[in-house]
Amino acid sequence: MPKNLVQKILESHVVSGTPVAGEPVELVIDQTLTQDATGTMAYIQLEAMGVDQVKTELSVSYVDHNTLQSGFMNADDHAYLQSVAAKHGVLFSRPGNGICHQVHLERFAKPGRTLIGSDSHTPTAGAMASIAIGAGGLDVAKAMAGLPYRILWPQVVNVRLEGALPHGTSAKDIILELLRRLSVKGGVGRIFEYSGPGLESLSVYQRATITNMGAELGATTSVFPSDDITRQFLARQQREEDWMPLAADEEAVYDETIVIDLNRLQPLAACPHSPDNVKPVRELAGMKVDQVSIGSCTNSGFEDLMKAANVLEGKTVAPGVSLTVSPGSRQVLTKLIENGALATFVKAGARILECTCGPCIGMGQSPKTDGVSLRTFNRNFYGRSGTLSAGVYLVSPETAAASAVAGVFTDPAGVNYSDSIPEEPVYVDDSMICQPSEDPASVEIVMGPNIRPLPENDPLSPSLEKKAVIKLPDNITTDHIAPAGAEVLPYRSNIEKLSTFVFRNNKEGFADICKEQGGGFIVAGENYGQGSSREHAAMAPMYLGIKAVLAKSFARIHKANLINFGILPLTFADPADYDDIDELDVLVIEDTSQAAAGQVTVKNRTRGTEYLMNCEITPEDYELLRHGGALNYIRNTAA
Ligand code: MIC
Ligand code: SF4
Repeated sequence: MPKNLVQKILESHVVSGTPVAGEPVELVIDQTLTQDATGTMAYIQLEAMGVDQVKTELSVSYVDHNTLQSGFMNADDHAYLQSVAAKHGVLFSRPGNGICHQVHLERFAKPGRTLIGSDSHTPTAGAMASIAIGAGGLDVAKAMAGLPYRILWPQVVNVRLEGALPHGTSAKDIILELLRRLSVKGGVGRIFEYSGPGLESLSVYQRATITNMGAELGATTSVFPSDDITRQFLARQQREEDWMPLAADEEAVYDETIVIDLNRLQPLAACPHSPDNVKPVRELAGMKVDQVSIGSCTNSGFEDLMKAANVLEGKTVAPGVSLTVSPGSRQVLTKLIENGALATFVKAGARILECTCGPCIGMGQSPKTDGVSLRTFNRNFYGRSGTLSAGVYLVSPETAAASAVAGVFTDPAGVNYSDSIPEEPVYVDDSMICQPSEDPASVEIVMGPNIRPLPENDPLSPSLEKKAVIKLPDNITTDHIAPAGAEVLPYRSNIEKLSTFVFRNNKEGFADICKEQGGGFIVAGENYGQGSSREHAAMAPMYLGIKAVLAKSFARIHKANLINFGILPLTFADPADYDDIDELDVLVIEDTSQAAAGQVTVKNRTRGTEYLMNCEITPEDYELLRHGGALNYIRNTAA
């Protein structure tokens, strides 16, 4: 029977379960990655599991998110991460070496392998024909401990790319077009597999822009075949031996096929405050721009920056615009230094930032009040930039650079610049990647005072009576739940402190309300918890006593995180019941063990009504919930 690419890779990694869409399967995980904003918690959990040396083929710990170091907190995390990596057999990519997804793509991703990472943009490595999935830190820790990773067998969508990209457009416009068509929840439960003649004009970096931002569709992951373009990329990385050809069989069957005619694509922008709020750039042309930021794991490869340099060549950034450039890796930065493109940026007036996430996660460069910021990033969620009143637009490097010069939103299709870029040089230098210690027993774990013990949770009580402490609309992101930004990120290893920021942009004093009410339930609309993989968005509410989330639907990673931290994920059997609940209504679950059978009755004592809630979990999930979360479960069952 002919197989698609996803079937080929997944089937060679399945350890249990039936490969039928929607059914749980367990996968062997070959590689893991973590980054510093989620890594500390992941490794604390790994240590709590009593794991001595990681069991994966390769595990890498990156430092790329929290590098501002205003205060000792981030540096404490870095020191902990470096020591724990050395002790437990993990490679450590030092701060300055680059953004995890970019470095992983360049140095480690391999065709046909599985990778999970404690960051939602882990699917970037799908550009290298890996099945690469974002997960909570605890699930990554479990994979490092050699345990399989559970997903629901996905539907596979074939995205067939016809034609070739016209002047002014790039890979960013392909993924924005998909977001326009499918929305931020259009990918839930699905893997997107790319095919067609359009692949020939897409380099690995461009493919990576697409797989990276597939996360914004809510997809499990996205994947490209491994072809000659992949081989050439690996040859430039001096690891051609990692290449193998990998593609779908002819006649392979898909659950759905979507065709995109690249010839007809035009430059697009995702408008505030959602990556699927997509409009053609020409409709926005002329709007005054205050800030332009080029970088992030979506668009900071060699080609992205060379295209932007082509547009900026010999020009100066408009007087009202601040332009920042953050290369994705030290490797890319070095190439730009050597071929002179960095000078082009500096001469144009760009402000050069570190090879890190930087403004993408609100670590500096917040726009001015009511500012218009064009970013080549992947997320423009409300508040993420650090300025609540700012409007963030997600665009390609070409649109970004053209608009920076003009000072207004500019369609690059109408701008004269060269589409050709110099051949990418070969430059490999892994000296900023530390190997694990050869004498692990001698390595002392360094734990600064900001790294606090993991918060504990009680086992699930047989019945629950709590107030609806907050009622939220559709598409609440983890940036709403556990906000991003320079003020909050230093406390990723200190949940007590972090919990004081929960929902701060939705409801002032949320943490105090939870304290006064003795915890509570969260009520939400569709796609609750979209965006980041940060398990802090489950851990901090758990710390505040949240026992259940009643939503119309959940984003995949967040639902797994809720279960891992012992919070019941319940969905309305009748979505109209959502309208019946008001904040501070008293909600009662008389028998929480109903969750095991898939449906729970919730009584609204304030209104005298009741709702049937679905609890779509596996028996294994129920065990985690019953123990009050995965760590309790691991501790209790190990004992
Ligand atoms: C993001 O882009 O939102 C982040 C910051 O990279 C997160 C991880 C985190 O919150 O630490 C993600 O994508 O998972
Ligand atoms: Fe970093 Fe932004 Fe990529 Fe997240 S999306 S990993 S914050 S660059």
